[in-house]
Amino acid sequence: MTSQNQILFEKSQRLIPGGVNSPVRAFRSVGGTPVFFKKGLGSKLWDVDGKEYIDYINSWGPMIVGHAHPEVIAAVQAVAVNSLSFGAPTGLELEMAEAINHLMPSMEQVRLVSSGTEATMSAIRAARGFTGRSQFLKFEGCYHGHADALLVKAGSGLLTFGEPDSAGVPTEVAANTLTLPYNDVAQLEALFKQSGDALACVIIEPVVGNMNLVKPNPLFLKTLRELCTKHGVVLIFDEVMTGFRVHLGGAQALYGIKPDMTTLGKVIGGGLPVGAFGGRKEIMSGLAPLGKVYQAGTLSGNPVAVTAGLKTLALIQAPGFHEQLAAQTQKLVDGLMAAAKKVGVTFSAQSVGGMFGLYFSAECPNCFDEVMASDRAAFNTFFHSMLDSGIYLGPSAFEAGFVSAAHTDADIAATVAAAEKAFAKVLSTKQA
Ligand code: HOZ
Repeated sequence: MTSQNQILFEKSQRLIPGGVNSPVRAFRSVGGTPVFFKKGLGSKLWDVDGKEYIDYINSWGPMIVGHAHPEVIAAVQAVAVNSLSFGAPTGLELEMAEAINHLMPSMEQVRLVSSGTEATMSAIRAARGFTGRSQFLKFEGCYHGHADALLVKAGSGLLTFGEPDSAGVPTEVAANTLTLPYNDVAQLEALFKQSGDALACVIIEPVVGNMNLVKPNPLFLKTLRELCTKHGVVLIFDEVMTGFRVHLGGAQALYGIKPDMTTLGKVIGGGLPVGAFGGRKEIMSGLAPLGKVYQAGTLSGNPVAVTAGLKTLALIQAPGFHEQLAAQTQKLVDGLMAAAKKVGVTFSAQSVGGMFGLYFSAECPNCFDEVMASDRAAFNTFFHSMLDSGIYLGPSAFEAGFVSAAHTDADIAATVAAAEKAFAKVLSTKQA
Protein backbone atom coordinates (compact mmCIF):
# COMPACT_ATOMS: atom_id res chain seq x y z
CA MET A 1 0.00 0.00 0.00
CA THR A 2 1.31 3.49 -0.84
CA SER A 3 2.01 5.45 2.33
CA GLN A 4 0.63 8.93 2.97
CA ASN A 5 4.23 10.02 3.05
CA GLN A 6 4.91 8.86 -0.52
CA ILE A 7 1.66 10.40 -1.76
CA LEU A 8 2.53 13.76 -0.21
CA PHE A 9 6.08 13.67 -1.57
CA GLU A 10 4.92 12.84 -5.09
CA LYS A 11 2.33 15.62 -5.06
CA SER A 12 4.72 18.12 -3.46
CA GLN A 13 7.31 17.59 -6.17
CA ARG A 14 4.82 18.83 -8.75
CA LEU A 15 4.43 22.22 -7.05
CA ILE A 16 7.51 22.74 -4.89
CA PRO A 17 11.06 22.36 -6.34
CA GLY A 18 12.30 18.96 -5.15
CA GLY A 19 9.16 18.72 -3.00
CA VAL A 20 10.82 20.69 -0.18
CA ASN A 21 11.26 24.25 1.06
CA SER A 22 14.90 23.79 2.06
CA PRO A 23 17.16 21.45 0.06
CA VAL A 24 18.71 19.18 2.72
CA ARG A 25 15.19 18.01 3.64
CA ALA A 26 14.87 16.29 0.24
CA PHE A 27 17.05 13.32 1.36
CA ARG A 28 18.99 13.55 -1.93
CA SER A 29 22.30 12.80 -0.26
CA VAL A 30 21.09 9.74 1.67
CA GLY A 31 18.47 8.62 -0.86
CA GLY A 32 14.87 7.62 -0.20
CA THR A 33 11.74 9.59 0.61
CA PRO A 34 11.78 12.51 3.06
CA VAL A 35 9.60 12.09 6.11
CA PHE A 36 6.52 14.32 6.30
CA PHE A 37 5.65 15.09 9.92
CA LYS A 38 2.38 15.97 11.56
CA LYS A 39 3.14 16.14 15.29
CA GLY A 40 5.89 16.56 17.81
CA LEU A 41 5.95 16.34 21.60
CA GLY A 42 9.04 16.50 23.81
CA SER A 43 11.77 14.41 22.19
CA LYS A 44 9.37 12.62 19.83
CA LEU A 45 7.94 13.17 16.37
CA TRP A 46 5.15 11.38 14.50
CA ASP A 47 5.00 11.22 10.73
CA VAL A 48 1.86 11.38 8.58
CA ASP A 49 1.61 7.56 8.65
CA GLY A 50 1.68 7.50 12.45
CA LYS A 51 5.26 6.22 12.87
CA GLU A 52 7.07 7.51 15.98
CA TYR A 53 10.65 8.84 15.97
CA ILE A 54 13.15 10.12 18.52
CA ASP A 55 14.18 13.46 17.04
CA TYR A 56 17.84 14.52 16.84
CA ILE A 57 17.28 17.41 14.43
CA ASN A 58 15.00 19.46 16.64
CA SER A 59 14.11 21.71 13.71
CA TRP A 60 17.88 22.16 13.19
CA GLY A 61 18.36 23.53 16.68
CA PRO A 62 15.50 25.74 17.88
CA MET A 63 13.55 23.10 19.84
CA ILE A 64 16.01 23.08 22.75
CA VAL A 65 13.26 22.55 25.36
CA GLY A 66 11.56 19.86 23.25
CA HIS A 67 8.60 20.00 20.87
CA ALA A 68 5.34 21.65 21.91
CA HIS A 69 6.60 22.59 25.37
CA PRO A 70 3.39 23.46 27.28
CA GLU A 71 4.73 26.79 28.58
CA VAL A 72 5.88 27.92 25.14
CA ILE A 73 2.59 26.91 23.54
CA ALA A 74 0.56 28.65 26.28
CA ALA A 75 2.57 31.87 25.92
CA VAL A 76 2.13 31.88 22.14
CA GLN A 77 -1.61 31.23 22.44
CA ALA A 78 -2.01 34.01 24.98
CA VAL A 79 -0.20 36.64 22.89
CA ALA A 80 -1.71 35.60 19.54
CA VAL A 81 -5.19 36.85 20.47
CA ASN A 82 -3.80 40.41 20.66
CA SER A 83 -3.02 40.32 16.89
CA LEU A 84 -0.33 38.46 15.03
CA SER A 85 1.64 41.49 13.87
CA PHE A 86 1.75 45.27 14.21
CA GLY A 87 4.69 46.35 12.05
CA ALA A 88 5.40 48.79 14.87
CA PRO A 89 7.43 48.65 18.11
CA THR A 90 6.28 46.52 21.07
CA GLY A 91 7.50 46.06 24.63
CA LEU A 92 8.22 42.42 23.78
CA GLU A 93 11.04 43.45 21.44
CA LEU A 94 12.62 45.43 24.25
CA GLU A 95 12.32 42.40 26.56
CA MET A 96 14.08 40.30 23.90
CA ALA A 97 16.86 42.85 23.46
CA GLU A 98 17.29 42.95 27.26
CA ALA A 99 17.38 39.15 27.51
CA ILE A 100 19.97 38.88 24.73
CA ASN A 101 22.11 41.66 26.17
CA HIS A 102 21.92 40.04 29.62
CA LEU A 103 23.04 36.64 28.33
CA MET A 104 25.53 37.97 25.76
CA PRO A 105 26.88 41.30 27.04
CA SER A 106 29.01 41.74 23.88
CA MET A 107 25.69 42.52 22.13
CA GLU A 108 25.46 46.07 23.41
CA GLN A 109 22.76 46.86 20.86
CA VAL A 110 20.52 44.38 19.08
CA ARG A 111 18.24 44.43 16.08
CA LEU A 112 15.67 41.68 15.47
CA VAL A 113 15.04 40.14 12.05
CA SER A 114 13.17 37.04 10.90
CA SER A 115 15.92 34.56 9.97
CA GLY A 116 19.57 33.72 10.44
CA THR A 117 20.26 34.65 6.82
CA GLU A 118 18.92 38.16 7.38
CA ALA A 119 21.01 38.42 10.54
CA THR A 120 24.31 37.50 8.86
CA MET A 121 23.82 39.59 5.73
CA SER A 122 22.80 42.60 7.83
CA ALA A 123 25.74 42.18 10.20
CA ILE A 124 28.16 42.14 7.27
CA ARG A 125 26.52 45.26 5.83
CA ALA A 126 26.84 47.00 9.20
CA ALA A 127 30.52 46.00 9.40
CA ARG A 128 31.17 47.27 5.87
CA GLY A 129 29.39 50.53 6.65
CA PHE A 130 31.42 50.95 9.82
CA THR A 131 34.82 50.22 8.31
CA GLY A 132 34.23 51.57 4.80
CA ARG A 133 35.88 48.38 3.48
CA SER A 134 34.39 45.81 1.07
CA GLN A 135 36.20 42.49 1.45
CA PHE A 136 35.40 39.96 4.13
CA LEU A 137 36.72 36.58 5.20
CA LYS A 138 34.81 33.38 5.86
CA PHE A 139 35.98 29.81 6.41
CA GLU A 140 35.59 26.75 4.18
CA GLY A 141 32.59 24.65 5.15
CA CYS A 142 31.03 27.34 7.35
CA TYR A 143 27.48 28.20 6.36
CA HIS A 144 26.04 31.60 7.17
CA GLY A 145 22.69 31.45 5.38
CA HIS A 146 21.92 31.88 1.73
CA ALA A 147 22.76 35.54 0.95
CA ASP A 148 24.72 35.78 -2.34
CA ALA A 149 28.13 36.76 -1.00
CA LEU A 150 28.02 34.01 1.63
CA LEU A 151 27.48 31.09 -0.75
CA VAL A 152 31.19 30.68 -1.36
CA LYS A 153 32.86 27.46 -0.15
CA ALA A 154 29.80 27.10 2.06
CA GLY A 155 28.62 24.15 4.14
CA SER A 156 25.24 22.59 4.93
CA GLY A 157 23.04 22.02 1.85
CA LEU A 158 25.81 23.10 -0.51
CA LEU A 159 28.06 20.34 0.81
CA THR A 160 25.19 17.87 0.73
CA PHE A 161 24.96 18.43 -3.00
CA GLY A 162 28.73 18.62 -3.49
CA GLU A 163 28.67 22.22 -4.80
CA PRO A 164 30.15 24.58 -2.20
CA ASP A 165 29.48 27.55 -4.52
CA SER A 166 25.96 28.36 -5.75
CA ALA A 167 24.88 29.12 -9.30
CA GLY A 168 23.13 32.49 -9.57
CA VAL A 169 25.79 34.37 -7.61
CA PRO A 170 27.58 36.84 -9.92
CA THR A 171 31.38 36.53 -9.87
CA GLU A 172 31.62 40.23 -8.98
CA VAL A 173 29.51 39.65 -5.84
CA ALA A 174 31.62 36.69 -4.72
CA ALA A 175 34.89 38.51 -5.52
CA ASN A 176 34.87 40.28 -2.16
CA THR A 177 34.48 37.02 -0.22
CA LEU A 178 37.83 35.55 0.82
CA THR A 179 38.01 32.05 2.25
CA LEU A 180 40.49 30.08 4.33
CA PRO A 181 40.52 26.60 5.87
CA TYR A 182 39.02 26.43 9.39
CA ASN A 183 41.48 26.00 12.28
CA ASP A 184 44.57 26.90 10.20
CA VAL A 185 46.47 29.53 12.23
CA ALA A 186 49.42 29.84 9.79
CA GLN A 187 47.20 30.62 6.79
CA LEU A 188 45.17 33.05 8.87
CA GLU A 189 48.30 34.97 9.90
CA ALA A 190 49.56 35.03 6.31
CA LEU A 191 46.26 36.40 4.97
CA PHE A 192 46.07 39.14 7.59
CA LYS A 193 49.66 40.11 6.90
CA GLN A 194 48.84 40.57 3.24
CA SER A 195 45.28 41.96 3.28
CA GLY A 196 44.19 42.48 6.90
CA ASP A 197 43.80 46.24 6.41
CA ALA A 198 41.39 45.70 3.48
CA LEU A 199 39.00 43.44 5.39
CA ALA A 200 35.72 44.81 6.70
CA CYS A 201 34.99 41.75 8.79
CA VAL A 202 35.55 38.08 9.46
CA ILE A 203 32.47 35.91 9.93
CA ILE A 204 32.88 32.54 11.61
CA GLU A 205 30.85 29.75 13.19
CA PRO A 206 32.74 29.56 16.51
CA VAL A 207 31.75 25.88 16.59
CA VAL A 208 30.93 24.72 13.08
CA GLY A 209 27.60 22.93 12.72
CA ASN A 210 27.23 23.03 8.97
CA MET A 211 29.97 20.64 7.81
CA ASN A 212 28.93 18.17 10.48
CA LEU A 213 30.30 19.42 13.83
CA VAL A 214 33.84 20.82 13.91
CA LYS A 215 35.33 22.20 17.12
CA PRO A 216 37.53 25.29 17.07
CA ASN A 217 41.13 25.03 18.12
CA PRO A 218 41.26 27.59 21.00
CA LEU A 219 44.51 29.07 19.61
CA PHE A 220 42.77 29.62 16.27
CA LEU A 221 39.96 31.67 17.86
CA LYS A 222 42.39 33.59 20.05
CA THR A 223 44.66 34.44 17.09
CA LEU A 224 41.63 35.49 15.05
CA ARG A 225 40.50 37.87 17.80
CA GLU A 226 43.99 39.39 18.11
CA LEU A 227 44.43 39.87 14.36
CA CYS A 228 40.99 41.47 13.96
CA THR A 229 41.75 43.93 16.76
CA LYS A 230 45.18 44.75 15.30
CA HIS A 231 43.82 45.44 11.80
CA GLY A 232 40.52 47.14 12.74
CA VAL A 233 38.49 44.24 11.34
CA VAL A 234 35.02 43.54 12.76
CA LEU A 235 34.90 40.00 14.18
CA ILE A 236 31.42 38.49 13.71
CA PHE A 237 30.53 35.30 15.57
CA ASP A 238 27.71 33.56 13.76
CA GLU A 239 25.97 32.01 16.76
CA VAL A 240 22.72 31.23 14.94
CA MET A 241 23.31 27.58 15.80
CA THR A 242 25.53 27.78 18.88
CA GLY A 243 23.77 30.70 20.60
CA PHE A 244 22.26 29.55 23.91
CA ARG A 245 22.82 25.92 22.84
CA VAL A 246 26.49 25.20 23.58
CA HIS A 247 26.42 27.35 26.74
CA LEU A 248 23.98 29.84 28.26
CA GLY A 249 26.26 32.62 26.99
CA GLY A 250 26.91 30.94 23.61
CA ALA A 251 30.26 29.86 22.18
CA GLN A 252 31.72 33.28 23.08
CA ALA A 253 31.22 32.49 26.77
CA LEU A 254 32.36 28.89 26.39
CA TYR A 255 35.67 29.90 24.77
CA GLY A 256 36.06 33.29 26.46
CA ILE A 257 36.37 35.31 23.24
CA LYS A 258 34.46 38.57 22.81
CA PRO A 259 33.37 39.22 19.22
CA ASP A 260 32.53 42.70 17.92
CA MET A 261 29.24 41.46 16.50
CA THR A 262 27.08 38.35 16.90
CA THR A 263 24.31 36.86 14.81
CA LEU A 264 21.55 34.78 16.37
CA GLY A 265 18.52 32.74 15.28
CA LYS A 266 17.03 29.32 16.04
CA VAL A 267 16.76 29.15 19.90
CA ILE A 268 15.75 32.83 20.21
CA GLY A 269 12.61 32.05 18.19
CA GLY A 270 11.76 28.85 20.07
CA GLY A 271 10.55 27.35 16.75
CA LEU A 272 9.13 30.51 15.18
CA PRO A 273 11.07 32.69 12.73
CA VAL A 274 13.35 35.10 14.63
CA GLY A 275 16.91 36.20 13.97
CA ALA A 276 19.00 38.92 15.56
CA PHE A 277 22.26 40.71 15.03
CA GLY A 278 24.04 43.05 17.34
CA GLY A 279 27.29 44.06 18.93
CA ARG A 280 29.35 47.11 19.74
CA LYS A 281 27.22 50.23 20.02
CA GLU A 282 29.50 52.25 17.74
CA ILE A 283 28.94 49.72 14.94
CA MET A 284 25.20 49.28 15.51
CA SER A 285 24.58 53.02 15.68
CA GLY A 286 25.52 53.16 12.00
CA LEU A 287 22.16 51.52 11.21
CA ALA A 288 19.21 53.51 9.88
CA PRO A 289 17.50 55.57 11.23
CA LEU A 290 20.62 56.71 13.17
CA GLY A 291 23.14 56.06 10.43
CA LYS A 292 23.44 55.33 6.74
CA VAL A 293 23.40 51.52 6.78
CA TYR A 294 19.92 50.52 5.66
CA GLN A 295 18.18 47.44 7.03
CA ALA A 296 14.44 46.77 7.55
CA GLY A 297 11.68 44.12 7.77
CA THR A 298 7.86 44.07 7.97
CA LEU A 299 7.79 41.12 10.38
CA SER A 300 10.97 42.03 12.29
CA GLY A 301 10.29 41.70 16.02
CA ASN A 302 7.02 39.87 15.37
CA PRO A 303 5.21 39.63 18.73
CA VAL A 304 4.21 35.96 18.49
CA ALA A 305 7.65 34.79 17.37
CA VAL A 306 9.39 36.92 20.00
CA THR A 307 7.08 35.51 22.69
CA ALA A 308 8.01 31.93 21.78
CA GLY A 309 11.67 32.95 21.96
CA LEU A 310 11.34 34.80 25.26
CA LYS A 311 9.64 31.83 26.91
CA THR A 312 12.33 29.51 25.55
CA LEU A 313 15.09 31.80 26.84
CA ALA A 314 13.38 31.86 30.24
CA LEU A 315 13.21 28.05 30.37
CA ILE A 316 16.87 27.55 29.49
CA GLN A 317 17.93 29.81 32.36
CA ALA A 318 16.73 27.22 34.88
CA PRO A 319 19.65 26.24 37.15
CA GLY A 320 21.73 23.42 35.65
CA PHE A 321 19.88 23.44 32.30
CA HIS A 322 22.99 23.50 30.12
CA GLU A 323 25.00 21.17 32.34
CA GLN A 324 22.21 18.59 32.08
CA LEU A 325 21.83 19.11 28.32
CA ALA A 326 25.57 18.73 27.77
CA ALA A 327 25.73 15.63 29.97
CA GLN A 328 22.84 14.00 28.11
CA THR A 329 24.42 14.79 24.73
CA GLN A 330 27.75 13.37 25.90
CA LYS A 331 25.94 10.24 27.12
CA LEU A 332 24.58 9.79 23.59
CA VAL A 333 28.04 10.25 22.06
CA ASP A 334 29.65 7.80 24.53
CA GLY A 335 26.93 5.23 23.87
CA LEU A 336 27.34 5.48 20.11
CA MET A 337 31.14 5.23 20.32
CA ALA A 338 30.87 2.13 22.53
CA ALA A 339 28.35 0.52 20.14
CA ALA A 340 30.62 1.17 17.12
CA LYS A 341 33.62 -0.25 18.96
CA LYS A 342 31.66 -3.36 19.97
CA VAL A 343 30.64 -3.99 16.35
CA GLY A 344 34.08 -3.05 14.98
CA VAL A 345 33.16 -0.10 12.76
CA THR A 346 35.50 2.86 12.20
CA PHE A 347 33.61 5.72 13.82
CA SER A 348 34.13 8.79 15.97
CA ALA A 349 31.79 11.25 17.64
CA GLN A 350 31.92 14.35 19.83
CA SER A 351 29.65 16.94 21.39
CA VAL A 352 29.69 20.58 22.47
CA GLY A 353 26.83 21.42 24.83
CA GLY A 354 23.63 20.23 23.15
CA MET A 355 25.18 19.73 19.68
CA PHE A 356 26.89 16.59 18.44
CA GLY A 357 28.78 15.26 15.42
CA LEU A 358 28.98 11.67 14.13
CA TYR A 359 31.75 10.71 11.69
CA PHE A 360 32.61 7.54 9.85
CA SER A 361 36.32 8.24 10.27
CA ALA A 362 38.88 7.25 12.91
CA GLU A 363 39.30 10.80 14.26
CA CYS A 364 36.93 13.74 14.67
CA PRO A 365 37.66 16.19 11.82
CA ASN A 366 39.22 19.64 12.29
CA CYS A 367 38.45 21.22 8.93
CA PHE A 368 36.57 20.88 5.65
CA ASP A 369 39.10 18.53 3.96
CA GLU A 370 38.99 16.15 6.91
CA VAL A 371 35.18 16.19 6.94
CA MET A 372 35.16 15.36 3.23
CA ALA A 373 37.44 12.37 3.84
CA SER A 374 34.86 10.59 6.02
CA ASP A 375 32.96 7.56 4.67
CA ARG A 376 29.69 8.95 3.32
CA ALA A 377 28.40 5.61 2.05
CA ALA A 378 28.72 4.22 5.59
CA PHE A 379 26.81 7.24 6.94
CA ASN A 380 24.00 6.67 4.46
CA THR A 381 23.62 2.98 5.45
CA PHE A 382 23.68 4.00 9.11
CA PHE A 383 21.15 6.80 8.55
CA HIS A 384 18.59 4.54 6.88
CA SER A 385 18.91 1.78 9.45
CA MET A 386 18.40 4.36 12.22
CA LEU A 387 15.41 5.83 10.41
CA ASP A 388 13.83 2.37 10.07
CA SER A 389 14.31 1.99 13.85
CA GLY A 390 12.56 5.31 14.50
CA ILE A 391 15.64 7.49 15.08
CA TYR A 392 15.51 10.74 13.11
CA LEU A 393 19.01 12.09 12.31
CA GLY A 394 19.96 14.85 9.87
CA PRO A 395 19.71 13.37 6.34
CA SER A 396 23.29 14.25 5.41
CA ALA A 397 26.79 13.44 6.64
CA PHE A 398 27.40 17.22 6.78
CA GLU A 399 24.93 18.29 9.43
CA ALA A 400 25.38 18.42 13.21
CA GLY A 401 22.82 16.77 15.50
CA PHE A 402 20.81 18.38 18.29
CA VAL A 403 19.62 17.07 21.65
CA SER A 404 16.85 18.75 23.65
CA ALA A 405 16.13 18.93 27.36
CA ALA A 406 13.26 16.51 26.73
CA HIS A 407 15.57 13.64 25.71
CA THR A 408 15.45 11.03 28.45
CA ASP A 409 17.83 8.24 29.43
CA ALA A 410 15.35 5.84 27.82
CA ASP A 411 15.60 7.81 24.54
CA ILE A 412 19.38 7.60 24.63
CA ALA A 413 19.33 3.87 25.44
CA ALA A 414 16.87 3.21 22.57
CA THR A 415 19.08 5.23 20.22
CA VAL A 416 22.23 3.35 21.21
CA ALA A 417 20.44 -0.02 20.81
CA ALA A 418 19.28 1.02 17.32
CA ALA A 419 22.82 2.19 16.51
CA GLU A 420 24.28 -1.21 17.37
CA LYS A 421 22.04 -2.73 14.69
CA ALA A 422 22.87 0.10 12.29
CA PHE A 423 26.63 -0.34 12.78
CA ALA A 424 26.24 -4.08 12.11
CA LYS A 425 24.47 -3.17 8.87
CA VAL A 426 27.31 -0.81 7.94
CA LEU A 427 29.80 -3.63 8.52
CA SER A 428 27.83 -6.24 6.55
CA THR A 429 27.28 -3.80 3.68
CA LYS A 430 31.03 -3.12 3.53
CA GLN A 431 31.86 -6.82 3.57
CA ALA A 432 29.26 -7.71 0.90
N1 HOZ B 1 20.72 24.44 6.40
C1 HOZ B 1 20.00 23.96 7.52
C2 HOZ B 1 20.83 23.17 8.45
N2 HOZ B 1 22.18 23.43 8.49
C3 HOZ B 1 18.82 23.14 7.09
C4 HOZ B 1 17.62 23.94 7.22
C5 HOZ B 1 16.34 23.18 6.93
O1 HOZ B 1 16.28 22.33 6.06
O2 HOZ B 1 15.41 23.49 7.59
